[in-house]
Amino acid sequence: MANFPVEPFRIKVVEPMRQTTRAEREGILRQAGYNLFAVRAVDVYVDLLTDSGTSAMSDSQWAGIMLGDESYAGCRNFFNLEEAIRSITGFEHFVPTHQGRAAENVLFTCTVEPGQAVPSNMHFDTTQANVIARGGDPVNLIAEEGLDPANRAPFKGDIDLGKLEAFIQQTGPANVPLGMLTVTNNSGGGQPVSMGNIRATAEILHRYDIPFFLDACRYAENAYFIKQRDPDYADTPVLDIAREMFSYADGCTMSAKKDALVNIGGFLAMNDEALFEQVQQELIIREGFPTYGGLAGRDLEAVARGLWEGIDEQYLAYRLAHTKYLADRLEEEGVPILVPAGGHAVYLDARRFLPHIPQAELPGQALTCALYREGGIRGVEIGSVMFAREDPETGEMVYPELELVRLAIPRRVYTQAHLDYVVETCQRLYEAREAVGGLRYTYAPRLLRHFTARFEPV
Ligand code: P70
Repeated sequence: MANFPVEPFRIKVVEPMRQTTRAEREGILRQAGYNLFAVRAVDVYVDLLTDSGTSAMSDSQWAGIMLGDESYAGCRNFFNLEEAIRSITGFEHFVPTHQGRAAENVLFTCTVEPGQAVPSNMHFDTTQANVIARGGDPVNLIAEEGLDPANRAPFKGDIDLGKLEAFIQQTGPANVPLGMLTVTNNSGGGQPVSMGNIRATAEILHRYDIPFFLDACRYAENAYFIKQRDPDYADTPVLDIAREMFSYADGCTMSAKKDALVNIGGFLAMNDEALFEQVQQELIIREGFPTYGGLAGRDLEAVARGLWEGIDEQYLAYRLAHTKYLADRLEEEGVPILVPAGGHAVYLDARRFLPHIPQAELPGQALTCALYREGGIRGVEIGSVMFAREDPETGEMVYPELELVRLAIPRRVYTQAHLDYVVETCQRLYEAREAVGGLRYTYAPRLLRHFTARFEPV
């Protein structure tokens, strides 16, 4: 074994990319209202905006695309996908959806009444918004160490079990239509949830007759972390670890754009027959007939094949080592990051990177812009722009504890040299950090603010 991550694949197709000048990027930022979502992808050099839908598909997936059966009902690719989902998750029923948030929409429409609460370790942006959109309250109950970017605990995605039980008793089980865990915890640094925590969460929820769903986008990375960090699972095949994770849950939402290595797709799986009937009805209104759910037959085939590739041990060993390589090099250079490295991303700690910018002046967003200006790198703010919420009673802004800039690594796309370029750019920016100033809103929508908000320098 080499002492750096070696790719378990080689490159068959390439996509040219081009560097811009700093002066060009300054103008591009101004035009984009200092929101990187409004920048054209051709003007980005290394694009770490998201690991979602940005994977390079394999030759087998592309071959599968040619075997797409575009029949409206009962296409053969649906059954290939069914076999993969049943085999990996063990859930009885599923519907395909065009991506993860569609699965969330269908699930919460069928389960959440206004005024009810959905507890989780941490909801990600679309999950939070979809609960709110049904009049519900998304509640984050992450364990304490998950909020400390410098704490090196192995399972910083764990929910606080004491808080979960107290929350259910306080709220009343009848007001909690379901509980969730996000694996890995994207809003909190891509940190894994331990098997013990998943099991105990299920026990608590089930004691109160509350269904338990996994937000399973990055279930395979979570499973590999369990293998690496829990000695009880060191010799367990990662597929069996994943199966055990799912065995405690009653269902899952899945954005296949992450660990299923596709550019579009998702699904909603569950055991409950009555819920499944409701879900199918809702799916037909929103997404499409239950054997295609908003996707083409070819997309279903790519998901079916991608699910198997995403749970492959060699691939996962490389994947997590690749991300860790970026984190280790940044740490060596003294750049403040959240530790340990996440599965899909490295998170810059904007509070420590830009301590001179108060949270009300959006240090995470300021850092995201500065990184683009410095080297054409696009990350995403995961901090106040994404998660600050107005307190419904006082009307005051409540800021999140973590103020992060996520550098998400697309799967099978960038090389070690690209990561070295990112390290050098971050290092240069860190040295010049005092020149970076804060931002304020010129436009901010109510839900999912980060995607379309606009800013100006303070
Ligand atoms: C990301 C994307 C999507 C996501 C997720 C979890 C834990 C559900 C979903 C929804 C979203 C994003 C954020 C910033 C920039 C670009 C994209 N996460 N649950 O990158 O899935 O997108 O398929 O509807 O992470 O983390 P979907």
